[in-house]
Amino acid sequence: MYGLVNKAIRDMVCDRFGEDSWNQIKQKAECQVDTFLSMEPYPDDLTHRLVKAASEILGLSTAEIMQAFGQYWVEYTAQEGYGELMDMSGDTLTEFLQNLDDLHARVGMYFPQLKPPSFACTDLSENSMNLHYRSTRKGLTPMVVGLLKGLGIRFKIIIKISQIQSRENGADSDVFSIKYKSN
Ligand code: 1DX
Repeated sequence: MYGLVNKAIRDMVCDRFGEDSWNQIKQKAECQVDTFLSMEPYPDDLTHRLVKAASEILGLSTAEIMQAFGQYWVEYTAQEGYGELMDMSGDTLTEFLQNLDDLHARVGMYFPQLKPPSFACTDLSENSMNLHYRSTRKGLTPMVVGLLKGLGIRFKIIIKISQIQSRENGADSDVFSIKYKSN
């Protein structure tokens, strides 16, 4: 994944737990990189090692860390140079999720090693929808829950998420049932 992801993990850990914790995590993950370059690709394995080490050092599950990270990512990217990209993608949750594949296509034009996930909205009604998430990667589903919570904060809505289909159980995509109302 692009270094922006690892850099965001670093910044989240440093913000919330301090730099000492981060240094322990880096060491445990056997991470040789000192400063991540946002626009350079790094092996996915490195990101997974960082999350696993963070879980051990901070005493949280990997799912908890990935969920917290997903939520952090929405605000982080909006502040770290991608605010316009985020603003362009919609003023409501539904609009934003329907435009996410286009957002990734745009990023992918500049960064061809991006492996974008795909999101599709179905069963749309006034206050609910089903969200289908597909990815070339495995194990990132807890992050998607956090991303949705981050979007809930961004769009000032109360959002309830439950997973109704899982790739782990042989389905071809993860599906979330989302219910929301204005705050
Ligand atoms: F609900 O499943 C809200 O490296 C959402 O594979 C979901 O393959 C917002 F310059 C610049 C760059 C860089 C900008 F190249 C990424 F470095 C992307 C900014 C998306 C904002 C996807 C990150 C692929 C890296 C799913 C989890 C991964 C998507 C991560 C969240 C808005 C982003 O993001 C999976 C990669 C950006 C950039 C956004 C993602 C890769 C998302 C969301 N993805 C890199």
